[in-house]
Amino acid sequence: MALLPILCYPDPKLHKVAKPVAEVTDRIKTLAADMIETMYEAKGIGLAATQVDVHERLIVIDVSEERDQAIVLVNPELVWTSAEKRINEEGCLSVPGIYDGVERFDAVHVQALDEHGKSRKIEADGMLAVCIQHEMDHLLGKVFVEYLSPLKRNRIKTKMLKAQREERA
Ligand code: K1U
Ligand code: ZN
Repeated sequence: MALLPILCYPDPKLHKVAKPVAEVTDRIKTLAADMIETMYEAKGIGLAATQVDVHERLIVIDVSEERDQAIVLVNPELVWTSAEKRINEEGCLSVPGIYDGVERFDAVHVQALDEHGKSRKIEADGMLAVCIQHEMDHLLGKVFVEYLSPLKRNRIKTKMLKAQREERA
């Protein structure tokens, strides 16, 4: 297994729209395993392939306390969303150190393939529902800061670019 580099906002590659996975091959299984390892190492609860510069519809999530219940979702599609929405505090491994409130559906049902290519449906609420929506946005090239005001977003962009310049120096 391997740790993968995570793209940092405002990298334009984070805005690419991912293509469907044609078939769950060994390459996809290895990518999913590497993404899970990368997510655990970065202390995240989710990761989208877009964030590791692979523009295919694949996400991994683990919201368990024990960090031993990783879920792999290939070609995820929302098939139901609740009428209710709420604002949740979100963070993003591609925007380190930034947390803010984003409105999401309270509950969602997702149809996807697992890491074996088997069809599965997940009925999610709470943190799992929030994380699924956040990761599926990544596959559409959307980063959570795009829900914030232009003023906040520009401040975040400036802060990230400064941090990246200082890291390189
Ligand atoms: O997509 C990512 O960058 C991963 C992201 C997932 C996520 C966290 C919080 C709400 C929605 C989606 C993270 O794991 S950020 C780091 C983190 O562990 C965390 C941050 C805030 C709340 C809970 C967890
Ligand atoms: Zn994110």
